[in-house]
Amino acid sequence: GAAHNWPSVVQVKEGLTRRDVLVPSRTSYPCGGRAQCTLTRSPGVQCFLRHVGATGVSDHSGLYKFSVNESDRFWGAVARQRLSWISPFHTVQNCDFSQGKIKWFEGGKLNVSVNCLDRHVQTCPERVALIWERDEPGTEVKITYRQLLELTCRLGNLLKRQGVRRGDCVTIYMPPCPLAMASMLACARIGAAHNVVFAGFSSEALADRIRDAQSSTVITVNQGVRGGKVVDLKRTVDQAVQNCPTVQQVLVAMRTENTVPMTDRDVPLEEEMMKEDVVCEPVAMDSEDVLFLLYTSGSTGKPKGLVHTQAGYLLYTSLTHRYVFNYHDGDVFGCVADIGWITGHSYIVYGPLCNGGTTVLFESTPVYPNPGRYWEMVERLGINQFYGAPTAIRLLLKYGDEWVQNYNRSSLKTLGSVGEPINTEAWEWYHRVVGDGRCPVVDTWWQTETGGICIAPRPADPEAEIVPGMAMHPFYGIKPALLDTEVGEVLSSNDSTGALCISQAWPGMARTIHNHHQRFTETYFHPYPGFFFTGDGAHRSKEGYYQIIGRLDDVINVSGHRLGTAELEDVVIYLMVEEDVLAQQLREMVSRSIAKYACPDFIQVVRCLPKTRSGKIMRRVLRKVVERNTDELGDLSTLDDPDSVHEVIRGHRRLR
Ligand code: 6R9
Repeated sequence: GAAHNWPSVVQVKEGLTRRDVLVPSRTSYPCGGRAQCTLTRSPGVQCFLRHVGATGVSDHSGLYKFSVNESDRFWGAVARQRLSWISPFHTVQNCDFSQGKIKWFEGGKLNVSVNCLDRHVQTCPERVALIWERDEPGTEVKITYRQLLELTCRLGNLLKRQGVRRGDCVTIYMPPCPLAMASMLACARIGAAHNVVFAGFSSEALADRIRDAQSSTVITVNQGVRGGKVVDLKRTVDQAVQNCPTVQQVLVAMRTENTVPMTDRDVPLEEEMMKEDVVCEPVAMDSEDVLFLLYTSGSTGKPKGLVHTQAGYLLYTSLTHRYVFNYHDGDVFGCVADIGWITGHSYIVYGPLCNGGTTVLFESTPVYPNPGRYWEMVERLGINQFYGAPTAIRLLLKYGDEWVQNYNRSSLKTLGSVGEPINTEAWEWYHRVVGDGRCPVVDTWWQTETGGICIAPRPADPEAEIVPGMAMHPFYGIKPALLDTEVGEVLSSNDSTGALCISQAWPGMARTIHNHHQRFTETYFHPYPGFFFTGDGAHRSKEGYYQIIGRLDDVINVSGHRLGTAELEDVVIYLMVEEDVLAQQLREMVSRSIAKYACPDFIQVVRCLPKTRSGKIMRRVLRKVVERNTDELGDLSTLDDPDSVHEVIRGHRRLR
C-alpha cells in the first residue's frame, strides 16, 4: 500500500487558557461547525466503488458482496484511502479464529490522534470538533480542532512528565467533558493505552478495573455535575486507589469551583497542563499496538478488559460513522451516550473525529431540566444525526408528544438506536414524533467486542427499506451466520432463528481480553468453531433481514447496560459469607435509629421468612422456634413455603 504523507505537526499559535475550556463560550468560529472548508474523506458511493477497485460493481449490494468476498482488496483500499499512515502496511489481514488471532494492517505505522486532529487542523483549524453540551441547557462550549489538538498536546506532555510511557495504561474516570476526550487522545498521541471507566461505577468496580489494567496513573475530576446534582467523583477515586498499589498519581481536573482534599499523590490537572508546551510529537504506533482497554460484563467471573488496537478500530469506526448515519461534512453529530461505554468511544470520539466531524458530548440526562431536553438541544445545536438508547426513548414516550413538538427538529436527518432491542412502539414514536416521519431510524446492532456497528438498516443504501424493530443488513465486510444452538450447524435458509455469529474477521473486532487470551478464545471462538460467537440470538426473516432477539448467555441487559449474573451473585454471596458483618451493621442501624437497648442479641440470616400465602410473616412460628418449642408449631397449612420453617429451625440450632 502507498503511504499518505505524514502531516507535519501543526504549530498552534495561540495559547488556550483555562477559561476557554471551562467557561461557556459564545464565540462563533468561521466554520461554525458547518462545511465551509472541505475535509472530504467521505466519497459518494460511485467514487467509493472506483476507489476500492470493485470493477463491474454498480450498486450497493454489489459493493457489499465485494466487501465480504474480496475483503483484502476492500479493506486494503479503504485503509489507504481513509487513514493517514506514517509507513504503509504490508499485509491487510492475518487472522485465525481457531487461535483467536486477529491482526490487521501489519507493518503499518500511524498515530490515531494525528488522524483525528492534526490532519483536520491542517485543512480547517477553526472547524468545531466538539460541542460540550453541559448539564445546564444553554451553557454549551465549542472547541475547535485547533483547540482540541492543543489540549491533547499539553496533556500528552503532562502525562510524559508524570512518567507515563508508551505501552502504559492510563485509567480515566471522568464524566463526558473536553478534558476526558483530550485525555483519551493524549494517550493515543504518546502511545499509552486508555482505560475509561464509566463515572457512575462504584469505588470497588473502579478499583477492580484499575488493578486489572495495572494503571499507575488515574485521571479524574473533582466533582461531576449531572441532572443538577453534584457528584463527588474524586472521593470515589480516593476510596478506590486505597486498594490499588500500582497507582502513583491521580490527575484531577476541576469541573466545579469547589475544592476537594488533595494528597501528595494528586496533581492539579489544568494548572500543570498550562505549563506544558502546545506541541507534542506523536508516536509512530504499529497497527496492532493497543489503543484502549474497555471493561464489559461477561457471563462468568470478573468483567473482561477487551482490547482494541490502533488502525483497524479507527478505520472501522470511521467507515461505519460515515455510512450507517449517512454523515456528511459539516453535519453536527449528536450521540448522547457516555464516553465510558463503547458507544461513546466509537461514535462520540474516534469515528466522528477521524471523519473531521463535529461531535456533541452530552453531560446531562434525558429529563433534565425536563423531558424536552434532547429536542431543545437538537434545536439549539442544530443536530443532524441523533443517536440514543431505546431505554431513553421509552422513558420520553411516556411524557407525551408535546415535549418533542415544542422544539424545532428540522435539522434532524437520521435517528439512531443502540444498546438493546427497540420495541415497535418506541420505534414508531421515535420515527413519527421525533423524526416527523421523515428521518430514517437506524437500529444499530453491535457490541464492545465488535468495536463498531455490524448490523444496521442501510449501511449500503440510503434508499433501502427499513422494517421497524429490525437491524436489517450487515455492514460492509460483515458476514453474519445463524447457528443451531443444539447441534451447532449453520442455518442457511431464511426464516430461521439461532445463535448470531460472524464468520470472518473485520478490522474493528476486539483482539483479546487483557491478560486472558484463553478466556477470549473460549468465550468467542470455541462455542461454534470457525465462527465469532456474539452471545446474542437472532432471527433472519423470509426476506433475509436480521432481527436481534437478545442475549443467549447469562448476561442481562438492563437499560442497555450489560450485567453479568455472576458478578451480581459474587456480591450477594460475599454478603452471605460475611454474615457477622451484616449482623453487626444491622445492630448499629437499630441502635442508631432507635436505641442501644433495642439491639437484638442474636441475628440469624435466612433465605426467607416463614410467610403465609398472602405474605404475612408467621411470627408465632418464629417465637416457638426461639423458645425451642418446635413440637408445638401449630397449624402450618397457610404456610407458603414449608421449607422456610425447617431452615429457620436448623439455623437456630447452629446459632445457640
Ligand atoms: C453497543 C453496545 C452489547 C449487547 C449486545 C446486545 C445488545 C446492542 C442492540 C442490542 C438489540 C440492538 N444490543 N445493540 N440488542 N438491538 N440494536 O451496546 O455494546 O454495551 O457491549 O452491549 O447489547 O445484546 O450483545 P455493549
